[in-house]
Amino acid sequence: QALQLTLALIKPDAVAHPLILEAVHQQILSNKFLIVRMRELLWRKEDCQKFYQEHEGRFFYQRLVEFMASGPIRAYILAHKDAIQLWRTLMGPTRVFRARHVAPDSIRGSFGLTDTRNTTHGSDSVVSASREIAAFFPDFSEQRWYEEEEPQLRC
Ligand code: DAT
Ligand code: MG
Repeated sequence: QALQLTLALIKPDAVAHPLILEAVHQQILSNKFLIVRMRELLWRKEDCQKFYQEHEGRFFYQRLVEFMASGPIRAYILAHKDAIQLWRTLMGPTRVFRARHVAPDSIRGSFGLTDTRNTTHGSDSVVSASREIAAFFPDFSEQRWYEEEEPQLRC
């Protein structure tokens, strides 16, 4: 079965706390994701605006964009046969109050601070994963990875 790719981000609230950063990284490892690429970066506000364009106009948009540009973030391309859904399940619900109640052991349920400062991001579909991977890893060719690397990685 082919591996699926997703973009995972650890947001500034979690990168700022070494123990939380490490705990999230451990979740990635213990759930047997392959880390295809990883980088840490400080994002410009304009990049955040573009990344979250679908939310433009929502009441939280400005807050979200400013938060995402407020400190270093860590970006991963993760591979797994069910990468998109598995990572979203591990993250838990978007809103922290809900996460704490319905998924207290999830990443957001454990470490989320507010609805904006909610620890992690994960792509929500194959189409958005491709777009988001390209935004963070412009030199990464998904097509080449599927041709040259993925066949050797699947088990
Ligand atoms: P997700 O990050 O779970 O995919 P989303 O795509 O709906 O959620 O929203 C993107 C981010 O925007 C989310 O991680 C935090 C922020 N956000 C969403 N809904 C919010 C709300 N009701 N209040 C504050 N921030 C919100
Ligand atoms: Mg989303």
